[in-house]
Amino acid sequence: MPNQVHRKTVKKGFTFTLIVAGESGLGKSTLINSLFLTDLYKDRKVPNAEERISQTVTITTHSIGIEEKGVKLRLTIVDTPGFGDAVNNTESWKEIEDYIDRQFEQYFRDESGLNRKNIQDNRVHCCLYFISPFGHG
Ligand SMILES: Nc1nc2c(ncn2[C@@H]2O[C@H](COP(=O)(O)OP(=O)(O)OP(=O)(O)O)[C@@H](O)[C@H]2O)c(=O)[nH]1
Ligand SMILES: [Mg+2]
Repeated sequence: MPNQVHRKTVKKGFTFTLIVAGESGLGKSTLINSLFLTDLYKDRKVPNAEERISQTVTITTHSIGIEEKGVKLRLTIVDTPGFGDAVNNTESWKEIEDYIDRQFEQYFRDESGLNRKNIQDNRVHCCLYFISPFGHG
């Protein structure tokens, strides 16, 4: 049985979803870009102020398929707008919370549906929370 499950999962591939959150300007988008989405040091050039990653204003998702030694992984990265730039910042986290809840609801709906063969699993597995080094506690 374990072998069967193993074989089936390897064949189907894995999914992994990572979300980043935290105050604005801490380098969330930069980290994502350098970790996953760009070739680091490939004809490297130092960007000027305009070319730099601009502020993230909406939740954006990037999906990439990775295959290593026959094992497939669908990696999804969710970038979120940083906290602290709105006029009222008391509910900055709400949008992210809603996003995560929506993914669970979507999966639940798909799972209860008729065609359950090719469900896309976008549920968030992991959250990188950025903390400002010069914040207030
Ligand atoms: N010195 C230094 N600067 C960095 C580093 N990471 C990012 N930056 C700079 O910090 C600024 C903000 O980076 P972003 O990646 O846009 O920050 P963010 O957290 O995505 O910001 P929001 O989208 O507003 O939430 C940019 O000008 C980056 O070039 C780092 O490790 N060191
Ligand atoms: Mg950003």
